[in-house]
Formats: sequence, structure tokens, C-alpha cells
Amino acid sequence: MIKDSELILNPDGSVYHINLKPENIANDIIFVGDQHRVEKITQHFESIEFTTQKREFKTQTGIYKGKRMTVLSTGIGPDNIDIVMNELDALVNVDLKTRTIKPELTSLNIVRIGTSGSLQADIPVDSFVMSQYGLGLDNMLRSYLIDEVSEKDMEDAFISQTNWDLRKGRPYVISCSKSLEKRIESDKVFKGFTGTAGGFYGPQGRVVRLGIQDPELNNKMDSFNYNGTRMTNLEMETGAIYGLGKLLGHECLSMNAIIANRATGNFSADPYKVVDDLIEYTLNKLAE
Ligand code: R1P
Repeated sequence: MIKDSELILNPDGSVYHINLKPENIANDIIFVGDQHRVEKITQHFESIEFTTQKREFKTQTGIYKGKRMTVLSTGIGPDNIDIVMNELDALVNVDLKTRTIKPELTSLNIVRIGTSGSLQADIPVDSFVMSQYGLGLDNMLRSYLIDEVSEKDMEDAFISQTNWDLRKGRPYVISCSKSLEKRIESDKVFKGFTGTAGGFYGPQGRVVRLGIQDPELNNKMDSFNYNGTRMTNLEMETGAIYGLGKLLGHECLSMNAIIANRATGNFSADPYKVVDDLIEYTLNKLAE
């Protein structure tokens, strides 16, 4: 039996942070970072059956083109992903009344629609990147037993090519869901290797007032190459979603709207449009 302190429920029986009960979620789930992006997605729905919000975790469930879907905002960063993935999994795979793991496990489809910065001059602002791999630079996943799911050869190549200082922790590499990749890919989408940082400024090489441990890191990431796979973009959730998804048995894919290009210094003239375009693209692919 899972103790009350280990899986906390609210007085109404919902899970503690995301404030949801099992009947509130669909099997197809879209993650966004920004809580205001939830309605940008559900405005396309035929109907909405459920809405809730606690802190940055806003959820709506409804029907798009006849298909039940849930949209949930995770807020920013891998620490929030730890909360959202564990609590979502508990909704489908733990009997919340007996507080025991169900004998038959359910696999969710989870697609993130996020914003991101490109690391390559030829992946311009306003383009879409599908993350074939997530590279976690944040350490959150290292609290779990990840040897079975991580791509050690890629990790070693990244560590040696970037001369990564292991005092910052060992980066982890996790692949996306192949079934979702096939459902959502097209020639409109770049495929890539997405870095997930544990912060926005120093951890992504931005210098405002503080010196950083490796000012050359972004240049080294730009030129990273593993058997032809380049690093395409940086954001703050994908590696953590892929890692916990693989460990818990869920299918996960991350779609990135490129709003900045760190190689050229460009920022999108209309970042909301590329996000709206990626929302429409992804929703239509999921509904096919
Ligand atoms: C940083 O500004 C935030 O934007 C990106 C990063 O991953 C981070 O969460 O994604 P979202 O727009 O989905 O939040």
C-alpha cells in the first residue's frame, strides 16, 4: 500500500498538485508550458467537459474532431515534469481507493507543444522541430533507475565532445515514442536532438550579470555530432518527459515551435503565430 505521505490526495480525492481525478483525463494528453496556451488549444475543440487549475497546472478535457483529449499546462522546468508525470501516471495506474498499483497498466499518449530556441542557423525561427531525442542537462531524472532507458553511447559522446564538467551531473539521453513520431511526422517538421536545461539563463549559456561555468558550451553544442545527429534546440522539459514516460510506460513526443535562433541571434517577429500554427498542425495529426 502506498502511504498517504508518498502519494498525496486532496480531500476530494484528486491528486495533490494537478488537482485531477481519474475520470477527468483522456488517454491522449497534450502538455504545454504556459497555462494561457491551454485555451489556445481547446478553442479548437467541439466541446469542453472539464476545467480545473491549481498553481500553474491548468487542465481542460474535451472533444476535438470526435476524439477525447486532455490539455494540461506543466509550468516551466523538469522539476514540474516530475510532479505532473508521477501524478498523471497515478491517475491511471494506481487504484486511489486501495492505494495499490493496478494489475493492468495503462499507457498514455503524451505530446508536448512547446516553444524553443534553435541552435542551428539552418533551423530558422518560425519552424517546427520534433524531438527524436531529449538530452537532459538538469539531473532530475538521475534520482530514478534510468540505465535501462537511457542512451549511454550518445551521453558519452556528448560528454566528451563538449568537455562536460561532471560536477554539474551526468547528462541523460532518452528517445521519443516511435509510434507518435510516425503519426505526427511530415516534411514540414525538422527532426532533432533537443537539449533540456534545468534553468533559462546560466544553464542555457545566457550571460546577464553572472559569469557562467562554460561560456563556450553553446558553441560546443552547436557542433555536437553523433553519427550525423546534430543538436537542434534547447528548452526545459523534453528530456524529463521522455525519461519519466519511458520509465512509467507512456508514449511521449515533444513538438517545438522555434521562436528564437541562438546561432543567428534572431527572434520571431510573431512568436504567437508559430505556436498557433504548431497547435493546429499537431491537433490535426493527433485526430487523424
Ligand atoms: C522558458 O521561457 C519556457 O518556454 C519553453 C521552455 O521549455 C520553458 O518552459 O517552453 P514553454 O513555452 O512550453 O513553456
